[in-house]
Amino acid sequence: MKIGIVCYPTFGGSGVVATELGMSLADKGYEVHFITYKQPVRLDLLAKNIHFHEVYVEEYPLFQFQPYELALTSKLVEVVQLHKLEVLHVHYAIPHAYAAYMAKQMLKQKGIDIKVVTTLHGTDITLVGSHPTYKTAVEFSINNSDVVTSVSNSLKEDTLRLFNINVNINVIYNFIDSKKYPEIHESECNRSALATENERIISHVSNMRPVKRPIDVVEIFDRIQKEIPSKLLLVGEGPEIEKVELKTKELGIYDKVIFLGNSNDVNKVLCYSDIFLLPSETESFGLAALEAMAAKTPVISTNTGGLPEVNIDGVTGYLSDLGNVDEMAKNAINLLKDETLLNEFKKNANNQAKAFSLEAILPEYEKLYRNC
Ligand code: GMT
Repeated sequence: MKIGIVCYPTFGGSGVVATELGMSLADKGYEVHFITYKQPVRLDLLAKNIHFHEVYVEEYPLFQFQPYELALTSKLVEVVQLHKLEVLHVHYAIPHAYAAYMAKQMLKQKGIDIKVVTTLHGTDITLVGSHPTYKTAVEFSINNSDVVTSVSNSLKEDTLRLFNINVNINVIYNFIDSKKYPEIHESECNRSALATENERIISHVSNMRPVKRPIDVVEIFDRIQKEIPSKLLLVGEGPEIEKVELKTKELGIYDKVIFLGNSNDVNKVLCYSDIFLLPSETESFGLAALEAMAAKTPVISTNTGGLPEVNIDGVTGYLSDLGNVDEMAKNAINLLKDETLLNEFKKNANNQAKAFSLEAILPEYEKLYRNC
């Protein structure tokens, strides 16, 4: 089968899921075409059955905003025709589902019936998509997709609550290629490069947007380091990063925080970690939490969105109300002080991650492609 994948090529979770999905499908013999404005960060272009088509946006002085949807739509029509694609799988509704709908209509006039699968990832529904500026077009493009999936039950409920939806939404969770993690954990993990023997390592990975509450991460870490010698590893770049740096200076803990920037080796970073922090305002699933758990790292998170579907309170980590940094710090400290409990949580986290394995989730997408 020939599948086109449209996604954001950046470090966000939706792009990561789309890229890992495409590469796994290619590995199984599907012909996979990525169509986006830049090569996705985790994409291995040299892998068999993988193709990449760049969307160029022509600049013109009249435009205050470049019409990306238009350029994407034209490219989709071109690639579907040229490579005889059968399915377009678009990740993140805005503007991808809308562009795919337009391409579908244009192709219909040429006698081509392309199926559109839309995967809802999170803020395309919760923070951005339901905003009055976008809502009408987002609702329309969801309702006019051939198949719709969401990455958690929570996101499905949010979608049904925020929009007038008249199609079925299939829940297909984020997944993890667990093969990548144990290997790193046992052989390549050189934690002494970052912390001394007696120090604990706390980590956080995100695109440092306000929704991820990275300032809460610093607040929680500050409370932890007052009781337990520790270092904070921050992976990712984004709009809040300067405020984060400033906060660590204000609190006098700048020397205990390691800023790693964007990384393609999140699994290598996570193998150092004793605890992962994810105090997000909203999180439709929390791929970062799943990646941490696959690397045997318990997660201290909020209880928002789909996080309770991934992180099990008192088993794989702890869940707290949004903004309750005192409780999150207390839970982390208790866990770090009790080696037996910490080891038990690490094992539980790793076991829970196995439920979201590539082997379990990939067939769910394949089934949808076959039946659409
Ligand atoms: O919705 C976003 O913030 C963007 C998206 C991304 O591209 O980073 O993240 C979402 O999709 C991930 C993959 O499905 C989920 O694991 C994240 O929980 C989700 N982020 C939010 O809901 C904030």
